Formats: sequence, structure tokens, C-alpha cells
Amino acid sequence: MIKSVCGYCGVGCGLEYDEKNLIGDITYPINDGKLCSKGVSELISIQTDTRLLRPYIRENIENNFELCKWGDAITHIANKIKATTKDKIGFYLSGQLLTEDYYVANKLGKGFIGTANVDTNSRTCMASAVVGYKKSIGADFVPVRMNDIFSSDLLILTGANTAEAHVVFHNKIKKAMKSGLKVVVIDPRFTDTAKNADLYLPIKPGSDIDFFNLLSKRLIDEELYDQEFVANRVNNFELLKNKFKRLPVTKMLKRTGLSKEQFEDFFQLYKQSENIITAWTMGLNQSIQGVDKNLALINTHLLTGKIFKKGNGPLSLTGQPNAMGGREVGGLATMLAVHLGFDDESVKKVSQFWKSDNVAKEKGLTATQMLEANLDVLIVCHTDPIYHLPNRNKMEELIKKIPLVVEINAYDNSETSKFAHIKLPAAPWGEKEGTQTNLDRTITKQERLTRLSIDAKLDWEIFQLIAQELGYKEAFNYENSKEIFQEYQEMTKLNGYMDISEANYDLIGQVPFVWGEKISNFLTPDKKGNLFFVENKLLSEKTSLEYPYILLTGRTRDQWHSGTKTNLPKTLLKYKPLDFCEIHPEDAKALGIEDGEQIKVVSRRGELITTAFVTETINEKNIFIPLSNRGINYLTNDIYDPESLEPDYNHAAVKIVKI
Ligand SMILES: Nc1nc2c(c(=O)[nH]1)N[C@H]1C(S)=C(S)[C@@H](COP(=O)(O)OP(=O)(O)OC[C@H]3O[C@@H](n4cnc5c(=O)[nH]c(N)nc54)[C@H](O)[C@@H]3O)O[C@H]1N2
Ligand SMILES: Nc1nc2c(c(=O)[nH]1)N[C@H]1C(S)=C(S)[C@@H](COP(=O)(O)OP(=O)(O)OC[C@H]3O[C@@H](n4cnc5c(=O)[nH]c(N)nc54)[C@H](O)[C@@H]3O)O[C@H]1N2
Ligand code: SF4
Ligand SMILES: [Mo]
Repeated sequence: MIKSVCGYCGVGCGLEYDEKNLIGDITYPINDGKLCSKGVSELISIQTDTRLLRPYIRENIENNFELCKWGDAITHIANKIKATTKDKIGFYLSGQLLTEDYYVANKLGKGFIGTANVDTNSRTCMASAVVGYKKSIGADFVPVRMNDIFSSDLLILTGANTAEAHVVFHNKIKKAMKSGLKVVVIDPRFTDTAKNADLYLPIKPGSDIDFFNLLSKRLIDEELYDQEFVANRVNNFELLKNKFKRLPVTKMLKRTGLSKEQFEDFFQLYKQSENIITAWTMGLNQSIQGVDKNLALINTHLLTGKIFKKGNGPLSLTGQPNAMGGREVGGLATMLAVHLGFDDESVKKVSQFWKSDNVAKEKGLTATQMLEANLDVLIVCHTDPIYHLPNRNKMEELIKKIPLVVEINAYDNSETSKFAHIKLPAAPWGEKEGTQTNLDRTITKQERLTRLSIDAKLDWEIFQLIAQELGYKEAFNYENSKEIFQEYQEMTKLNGYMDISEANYDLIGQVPFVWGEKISNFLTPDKKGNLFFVENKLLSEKTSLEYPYILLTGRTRDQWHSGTKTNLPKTLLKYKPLDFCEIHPEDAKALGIEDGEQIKVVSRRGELITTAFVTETINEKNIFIPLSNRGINYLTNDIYDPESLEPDYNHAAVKIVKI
């Protein structure tokens, strides 16, 4: 029997494999033996005929791919890297990579090639939360754990559909509700999560800042904030208080679409609750003011002192299995390594550690900037930017201009592969081992369960081959993931609060290691939390007579993004179809559209054909299309939060055309 961990979402459930069955690990602290449908079907996706099993190359993207040898592909990539300048090279990574993969890719890019153009799809996902946490509490640190819901009185879930996106955590929420936890869900859709809530608030898209500012203002006006905490441990209170005096309260409430009664019901529940956790995901982060939305939410915890106390705190629900680990390693272009930035002191420390005099000295291109930057070489690993970046028609034109696009994937059917010159086969979950950090700082370990496909390689191994071919043989000479993990552990000592040197690679598989458990105070230089005054600037795309609907996008329970692993004939679960468009009955009536009818959805940037699903779970003038429709981003808008550079995916203006 082998113990491993699920490679899908940020919950990070433990599982066991006995050469026949894959089941939940009942001794695992995170999931107590429970798994969702994705976890259960992990093994099936290894044996599909859509696996990429050999390296392929082609001169240009109009040609067909031809089989090639690993050595030739690696030499070709290294030669192109040598022939260009470091600012023309980009590494586009993924929150689904293992920590060891991330470490090697980051070390190669930032440490040896000397470019900080090393970023990840987490940019489209968690970047707003990262910046929000850093500004308010001083570091990208989640100050509360999932199991804290059992010590809490109120859980506010906003812009998060846990019933479909963090399924096993959702089941824990249900369990906690049985012993008294109250749940409020704030979402423009009456999601499966909302159905389970004590109170559902159908907020209008984009108005979360208004909502949380209204809450903070009430807390201040009615002196319900924690005066001692605010006086001793928080900055900027007077500023916030003064600014709040002039808030257009009626207008703000109107923008949220909530009635006075709805807000009052919420406020009474809030007032009565001693311990409060506020959790959020893409409904807040993926916004042109994603950082501000985070800050408005975190303000409420700083005002009430409901942070660094059991059962309390702002809980960002990371989506991917190792988005947290990737951030810890330094896999964002805005950080160097182990949460260190690009200041002289950090660059010096990292240069000494890696024994390199070529360490990147300034921030690089974010994932959302790479395609627009006239790169010469783009290496994409474990993610599918052409599928997931906004304004796809534009992104397709941009990627076509990059002379060398390398795709490292375990499967053959991504959207980006259509634009790649080289495809390299990686070993997927089950064929490899390594560590990942789940959404609440728990470092867990995936184990190899089956043999490695003959010509596939481990993701880190592929980066190591490139590094060696570039001449960095001494620094990239790892025999296995354990060696990489141990070097990374040593490196975490460079940044005190991140030190994980106590963890033991061989034991993590049995007992996961939680880092940061001793941190009980803000990580800002003055050890105080920072309040920020933020306002809803109404910057998302406006609806118009021509484009009267707001498009919301998101997950369904049994599918994983582009579906290379989940949307297979053998695993396809019928809980929800892959392709539908939720429309309110009133809107459907006005358009003369029947349930099940084919429709065209059009934005200012592109269009797609889908099937109408007429339902009251969506608000009027909003529509919802799931991410399992691979064409979703033909519609979305490439406008970004100015600080996190995360896209405003959720708020594109669209029209619906009968066909
Ligand atoms: N089954 C499944 N699970 C997954 C994934 C998957 O592909 N499939 N992906 C994983 C990943 S990478 C991620 S990031 C997470 C995402 O986890 P979630 O963010 O929980 O998933 P989404 O379906 O994107 O839900 C976002 C919710 O925000 C709401 N929303 C949209 N706009 C607004 C707004 O302005 N304000 C508020 N308050 N709400 C709004 C939407 O209606 C939607 O219900 O899921 C992870 N889990
Ligand atoms: N409209 C809209 N767009 C969105 C979002 C949204 O809510 N709305 N959400 C955004 C978010 S939060 C995210 S996280 C992204 C997700 O977007 P992507 O990361 O592009 O989605 P995935 O389908 O998970 O892509 C993972 C890729 O890795 C490959 N793969 C699987 N296993 C392995 C392996 O072991 N090694 C390697 N090298 N490859 C492997 C898979 O075949 C697949 O091609 O989408 C973003 N885009
Ligand atoms: S909840 Fe997430 S980690 Fe757990 S089994 Fe489901 S997909 Fe895997
Ligand atoms: Mo994500």
C-alpha cells in the first residue's frame, strides 16, 4: 500500500493505493478518508491515448510535427537560448507543478540565465491575494487553517464555490455546520455552495469593495471594532475612519444589488459571531480591482482583531494543488526565491546560495505580459496559456510571432500545442514523486504509483537537461527529487519565517508538514497590520445596449480546467455537462430562447457557440459559462489589476444571439 496525495485542487487530500484501488486515506488530517470524483479518477487519466509519449519538433506551426530525439530537442532549445538575450526568454509555469520542478525551473531562469521572466498561471488565479496579503499582513502568508472552521462561529464565503471547486473542504463545512457554524455565501449565482448556506447574498458582480466597505463603516460607526487591537497592532485607522465619513452609502448598497434588509440580516449575524473566517477565491481575485477587493475584505479582520486567533482570519482558498508551493519557491516574476524580492540584500544572499553571479536583479514579465513582449523563446510547462489567458483571439496572434514555443505537457491535446514548435512529454501524476503545499500551508508528498512511461521525463529533469546543455552542469546535477527538496529546505533559511528545515522528505508522505504554525503576528517591518482605504472605481467593462449581459465564468465539480485529465470517455462524469450557458428565465424569454437551444455568445473580442441552460440560479442580466468550454476566453477581456496583473475574467460584457 502506497500513500500519496491528490494532484487536483488546493485542498490536498491524502489517498492510498494498493495496486488495484485508489481510496481516501482515513488517517490523513486533511480529508479523513474522503475524496471527490476527481481524486478517485486520478489513475484513469494516466492510461489514455491522449498522452504525449514522445518528443516532437517542427520548423513552423503550419507544418506537421515530427518525432525527434530528446537530445536533439534539448540542444535546439539551448542553442536558441544562447542565441538571444535573457530578456527575450520566458518560462511560463504552473501551480500544478511540484515544488521540486518549480525550484529547478526558477533556479535556471532567475539564478543562471539571469532572467526573472519566470511566472506561472497562478498570475491568473492567486496573484491578487498574494499582493493583498503582502500589503496588509506583510507576507504572502495564509493566517488561518481549513480546520479552524470547527472553532469558528461564522464562515463568510465570497466569490467561492466550494461545493464544486474545493469539494472535500465543502463537506467539512457541512460537518462544522452541524455543530453550530453559520455560513453566509456571497455570489451573483445561487451556486450549490449557496444552497447550503444559512444566508445567501446575491451580490452584483464587481461590487465586493462596496460590500466590505459598508461592513467596515458599520463596525467603526457603531464602535464594534476592537479598539485595543486597532490601537496597538494596526496602522492607518484614523485615515480609514476619516475617509469613511464621506462614503456614499446608499449608492454603494445599490451597487451591490442587495436590499437594506439583506444587508441588515448579514450584519446582525456578523455582530453576534465571536469567531469569524472570511474565505474567498476567484470571484474576488480575478478582477481589475482584485487587490483592492482583497484589502477591503482583510480590513474587516484587522478592525475586529479577528486574525491570529483560532477560528478567525482571512482565508484565501488557493485553487491549484501546488500554487502555494510555487509561490514559496519564488515562481512568480515579482519575487526572486523563497519569498525574497529583488533588493540588493536578497540578490546577494541568493547569489551566494546558488553560487551564481548572474542572478536576476529586477522583476520580470508576468504570465499575463509574456505573450505581448516579443520574446524569442517561450517555455510553457504544465499549463495551457492559449486556453486560459483572456482575449484569446489576440493571444493567438501574439503567440504566433514567438520564434520558439516549447511545450512541456503530459498530454497531447492542449490548445497551446497548436502553436508549439517543440513538444516534450512529461510524466504525469502517478508516474512521479515530489512535494506540494496545499491551500493552508500543508506540505504533502505525491508518490510514484506506476512505472514511468518509456520516453517521458520528470518536469524538473527536463529543466535540468536544458540547464546542463547550457553549461550549468555543476549547479544542476540532481539525482532525484529528494536532493532538490533538501536544497530548497536549506534555501528557506534565507528568509526566517519560511524556514522549513525541520521537515523530513521521507516522512512527509506519511505525516504532512505544516509550515508557519508558529507565526502569530503580522510580518510587516513594524509588526503591525495595514488598513487600506479602497473604493470601487467601476473599471470593469461596461454593459451597453449592444452588449447587455455580464459573463461569469467558473468551475463545475467533476471537470478540471481544459479537461486533458478529466474530460475523457472513461472518466467523464455526468454531474454537469461540459458546455452550457446559464441564463435567467426572464432574459431567455425576452430573447425568445428555449432551454437546450444552441446560442451564440458574442463579446467585443470574440464569440462562441454553446447551449442555453435556462435557470433561476443566475441573476438577471448575468450569464455563466463553465471553464470546461475550451473556447471561453474568446469572450473575456484582457484588462488587468494594475498591481497583481491578474485578469478581470469574470466581468466581460456580452450579447446573446439566437442561431
Ligand atoms: N472541479 C474543479 N475544481 C477546481 C478547479 C477546476 O477546474 N475544477 N480549479 C481549481 C482552481 S485553479 C481554482 S482557482 C479554484 C477556483 O475556485 P472558485 O473561485 O471557488 O471557483 P469558480 O467556479 O471560479 O467560482 C468563482 C465564483 O465567484 C463568483 N463571482 C463572479 N464574480 C463575482 C464577483 O464580482 N463577486 C463575488 N462575490 N463573486 C463573484 C462566480 O459566480 C463563482 O461562483 O478551483 C479549484 N478547484
Ligand atoms: N475565463 C476564465 N479563464 C480562466 C479562469 C477563469 O476562472 N475564467 N481561471 C484561471 C485560473 S484560476 C487558472 S488556475 C487557469 C488554469 O488554466 P490551465 O493551467 O491552462 O489549465 P489546465 O487544463 O489545468 O492545464 C494544465 C496543463 O498541464 C498538463 N499536464 C497535466 N499533468 C502534467 C504533468 O505532470 N506535467 C506537465 N508538464 N503537464 C501536465 C495538462 O495536460 C494541461 O494541458 O485558468 C485561468 N483562466
Ligand atoms: S477535494 Fe481536491 S484534493 Fe480532494 S480529492 Fe477532490 S480534487 Fe482532490
Ligand atoms: Mo486557479
